[in-house]
Amino acid sequence: MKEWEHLTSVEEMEAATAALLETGKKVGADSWQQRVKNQTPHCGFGEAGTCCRICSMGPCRITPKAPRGICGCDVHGIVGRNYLRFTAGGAATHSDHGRSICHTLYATREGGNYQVKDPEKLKRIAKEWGIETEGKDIYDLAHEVAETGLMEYGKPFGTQRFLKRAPESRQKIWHEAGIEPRAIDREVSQSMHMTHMGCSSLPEALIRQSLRAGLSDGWGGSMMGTEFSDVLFGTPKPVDTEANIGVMEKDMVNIIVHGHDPSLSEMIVFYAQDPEMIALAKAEGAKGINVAGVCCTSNEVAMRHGIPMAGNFLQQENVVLTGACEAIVVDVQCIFPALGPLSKCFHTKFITTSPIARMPDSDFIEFHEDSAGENAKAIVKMAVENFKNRKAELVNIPQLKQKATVGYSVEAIKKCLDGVTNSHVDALGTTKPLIDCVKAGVLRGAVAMVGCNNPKIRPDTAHIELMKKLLKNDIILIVSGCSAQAAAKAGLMDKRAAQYCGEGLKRVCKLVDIPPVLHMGSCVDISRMMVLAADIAKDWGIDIAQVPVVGCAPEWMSEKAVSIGNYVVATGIDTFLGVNPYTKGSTEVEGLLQGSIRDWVGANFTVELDIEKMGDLMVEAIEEKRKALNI
Ligand code: MSK
Repeated sequence: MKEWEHLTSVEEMEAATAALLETGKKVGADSWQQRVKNQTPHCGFGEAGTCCRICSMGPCRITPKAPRGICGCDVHGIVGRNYLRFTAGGAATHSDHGRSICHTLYATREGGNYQVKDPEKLKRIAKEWGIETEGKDIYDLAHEVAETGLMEYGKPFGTQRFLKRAPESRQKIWHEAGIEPRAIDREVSQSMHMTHMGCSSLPEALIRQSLRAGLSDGWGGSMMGTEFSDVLFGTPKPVDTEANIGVMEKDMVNIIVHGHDPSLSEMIVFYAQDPEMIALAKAEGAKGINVAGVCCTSNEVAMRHGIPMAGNFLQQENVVLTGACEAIVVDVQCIFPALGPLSKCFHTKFITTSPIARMPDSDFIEFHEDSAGENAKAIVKMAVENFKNRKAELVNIPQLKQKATVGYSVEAIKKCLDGVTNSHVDALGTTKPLIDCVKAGVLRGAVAMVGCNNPKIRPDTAHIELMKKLLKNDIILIVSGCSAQAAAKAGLMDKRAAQYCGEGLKRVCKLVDIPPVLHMGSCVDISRMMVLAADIAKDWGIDIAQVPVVGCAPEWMSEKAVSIGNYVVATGIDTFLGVNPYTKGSTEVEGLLQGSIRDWVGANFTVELDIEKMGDLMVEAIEEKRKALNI
């Protein structure tokens, strides 16, 4: 059999997109492909991070003729401040998602819209936080834990509770580097304060705060978002699904859920299965209701219910262009405002639900925890009743889809490993069999691949090509976000993909019955990767920086990705970026990020735009770590 034969190639995906864009032309639709052309070339000052518009004396742009801004700030201060603001934007966004989940947990009640689906996990977290669980009603406990979680955002003293999950060596590193995050909102707020006109312009201080703000996200807001989503909706376990645009169904009402917060999508999934709604869909002439996802919402509902994944970030317009999308229902983050005008070219209802993401040309149905059932039912009904407005001549669903097994939470990974070794060291399992495989060299190490698509990179190519290369080198992939969907769309989460891996990884996949690329969830779920890395380090008796694992975001685009990068590096994991974070204008800032922060946290960034080279560098980095461990 030819190598990677069953995969869907990027060329096939591009051909499908081209066909959809033809439909778009017929109805006068705009597209991101066109807007990229309109925006090219990009502003050189913006790209280098050397434009400052923090006060109204400027904007100041740094050139050889004008080496300082009007206030006297040099290029390093300007680039550093811009970088910290970028990070703060990402940390605020992820953490506010986590805050919403805390509120949803606080709204749980017996028989209510939201209930506790994983009481054991809730009790584990309560114990970890020193909250008494004995004899408590599970909902009283949920409210107490939620309130304690909410206090993590604004408490006046102390540091983030989840930091204690890291090995002691890592906690010490954070303490000594002065980057232990305190209250989450405080780190975001301090970042804005530090970058205000007339405050910090010292690159070292700005980058230190970037790491701390990032950590408040990864080991604070995001971690609570992930953990409490599991308590509310169930901790993911392996489940089969399908991925790519072909998951949309011609004869069914198609509802696309897009965004991030599972509080909305869980309810939509529930009501789409309501017999009353299905009967209504049939009465409207459809065979039923099909829910599919885009972006991280897709990861959330795929991991817990096997809901198919229609596409990642740069495919969000494609679902509307099929002409078969009755409603695209969004909450927060990564939603193109373009979906409004685009939907108007078709019969599609573009339904916004959050006061945080209001957009023109949308139907706004505000989603509240206490009326979530009613809101979700109204949205599903609106979509069903829209089926009759479809224009048959515009319907084209490219027949591209792949099978995928998703849902590898840390708990699920340990359970899979336990199933093979029967180790049952404790109720929660252990990473020891995995460590043994790495020590023996059967697996060389792991890459945590995450992040978005970015038109600066041919969509999905970097994700897919890097994954193929790493798998050949017996390096297992843990993935999340739009990177996960790239893998699923290509077919790399089909267990059959193991046959093309290196001999060691192939054996592990067969024995443990897993695909070689493990889907760990959405972008807040990168916190799962942090917990996994911490558990491995603790089980091994080493620091995280010594574990043969690296991080990679080859097609990243959002502020959240920069925040993630900061906390992954601060956790001790070398991180490879395929897009420059607007820092190339400052040798000092680049020198810190890509060099000397290693002295603080044992890891740093590599920015490499050549994907082939980046793959080699990651393999090298893993081999170096092995060598240092004498394995
Ligand atoms: S959705 S942040 S494009 S991964 Fe989380 Fe995808 Fe990046 Fe958004």
